[in-house]
Amino acid sequence: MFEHIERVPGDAILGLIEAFKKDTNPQKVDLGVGVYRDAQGNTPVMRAVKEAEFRLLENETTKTYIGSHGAPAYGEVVLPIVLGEGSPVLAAKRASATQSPGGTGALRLAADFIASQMPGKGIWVSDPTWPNHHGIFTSAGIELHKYPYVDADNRLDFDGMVNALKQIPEGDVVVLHACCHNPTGFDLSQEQWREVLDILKQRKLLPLVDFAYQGFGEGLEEDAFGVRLLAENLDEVIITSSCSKNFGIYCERTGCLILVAKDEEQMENVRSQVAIVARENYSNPPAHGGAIVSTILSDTELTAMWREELTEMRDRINTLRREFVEALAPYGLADKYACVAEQRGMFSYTGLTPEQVDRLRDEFGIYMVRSGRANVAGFSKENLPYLAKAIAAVNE
Ligand code: PLP
Ligand code: TYF
Repeated sequence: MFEHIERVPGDAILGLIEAFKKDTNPQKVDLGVGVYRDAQGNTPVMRAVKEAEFRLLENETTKTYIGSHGAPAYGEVVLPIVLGEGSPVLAAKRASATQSPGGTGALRLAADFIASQMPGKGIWVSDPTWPNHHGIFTSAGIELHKYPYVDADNRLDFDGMVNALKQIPEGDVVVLHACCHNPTGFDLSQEQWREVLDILKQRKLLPLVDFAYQGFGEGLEEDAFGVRLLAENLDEVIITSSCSKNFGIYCERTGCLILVAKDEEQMENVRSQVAIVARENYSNPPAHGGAIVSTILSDTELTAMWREELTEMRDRINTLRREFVEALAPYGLADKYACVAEQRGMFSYTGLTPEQVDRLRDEFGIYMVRSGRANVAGFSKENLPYLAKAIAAVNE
């Protein structure tokens, strides 16, 4: 029965983990998969998360199902983080949160919801985007299209993006990265978000905002600018939020699908449909990650501890961005790679070509995605001189 099934290559990004492990070069550097690293190269459990887990272990009384929408306490604390304290959208009760297995689970819920409730509508993703967007939407049966995002000189192609958005058929879905665009690191300015809002309104397009890195760009509030602008000015918005990065709970699979509707009545209607989609996928989401997040965010002391640590992570990344460019200055390459200091989030589209990436891996043990995407959190004070020397060598 299985004779006809062919073996296919694994995920290119996750494959880098194995390749890196096998490399015996003592100076090897991992700039591959998007996981935060501290100065020692570790991905530790955040202090507030550890404390929340101690409290949960002591106080937990049951492990019964938490329901298809997840724990109400999780939705209650996440909505104000995403949409803002005092959000008019929340005051109007037009937003619904459904806890999901990570941001990926939220994307899958969104995809199935779109496929079942808006049949025939296409979906538009940036070129490039996180590769899983392609698989998630097409496997749900949605026709996928691309809009330009980066130009040939490795700059944000906002004109190209806007011109493409203006051609999209009414009612189609547009995927936007809220902040920390994966893989490029190029984000929209507030002015550009306003322009996108106008087009979405005029063309009657439905935005799906993927919010996987809140707090990793400029700050928790700053990073939410685009999400909140759209939610407050459009009748309908889909948001997929992830706590994997900003709480460092990658393996706990914690995220949510937020649906913003025109009014409370319509919100309850779409919410009832999302419960069906969740049930048909996995029934109930895992509880632990959501419980960690609600324990932290409902406690002033733990919230302050979490915010402080998140700020440390963001500041470290943004400092390393500047130091990377400085390290390249002695080689006359500061201008060529200046974009790295301007981009935001975990990733940078460095402009390194696939051939240069291959040479960095083979000759220097430096691992990144072949598109030239580097995980900036993999930089460190210790490895920057080595990285700069290697990049200079592949630029000769
Ligand atoms: N969306 C983007 C753009 C991402 O980079 C990621 C990262 O993994 C996700 C969604 C999904 O995150 P999660 O690990 O929460 O599923
Ligand atoms: O882009 C990244 O590196 C992260 C992590 O199939 C990731 O978003 C990568 C690939 C994948 C799942 C997560």
